[in-house]
Amino acid sequence: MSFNERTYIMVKPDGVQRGLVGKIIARFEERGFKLIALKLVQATEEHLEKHYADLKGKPFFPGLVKYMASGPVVGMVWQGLDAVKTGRAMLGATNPLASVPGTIRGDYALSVGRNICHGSDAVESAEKEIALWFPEGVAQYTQAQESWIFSDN
Ligand code: IDP
Ligand code: MG
Repeated sequence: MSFNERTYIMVKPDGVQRGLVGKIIARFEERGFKLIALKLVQATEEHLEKHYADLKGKPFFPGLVKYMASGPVVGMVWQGLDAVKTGRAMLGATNPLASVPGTIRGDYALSVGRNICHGSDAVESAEKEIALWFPEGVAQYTQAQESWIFSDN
């Protein structure tokens, strides 16, 4: 956990199609995280196989890659205190039926195969995913509101 922790959050093709991009961005902004990278991209199956390399042996893997390549996604990097774990908590459980109301999946999704968003599951995977989706790098800037979100004590 660190003040400058970064996580990779992605609105999946169903989230983009359903017009949920703004709502998902707003949740991270309102929580106090800082947006340091953002893009809409139509990913190739090859790129998505790299992103989901850990799941290669799973029976749902081919369907997952097709789903993720079925339309553009919005990839972003959010930075702030405990961003990885907090991002996962904001997303909800992998299966939306198990996601509590108030989470993104718990408010907007019903099925595990259409769960509208991705979030890194560990600091190490976040750094790998950021490098994969943003090889050009991310922004670095100071936000005027930082002292109103964090305290020294
Ligand atoms: P996560 O997205 O919550 O980290 P992972 O286990 O990493 O969950 O799985 C990646 C994605 O694969 C899930 O978000 C979901 O879209 C899909 N997925 C996971 N399990 C299943 C399944 O049992 N059936 C269909 N799709 C699945
Ligand atoms: Mg995962």
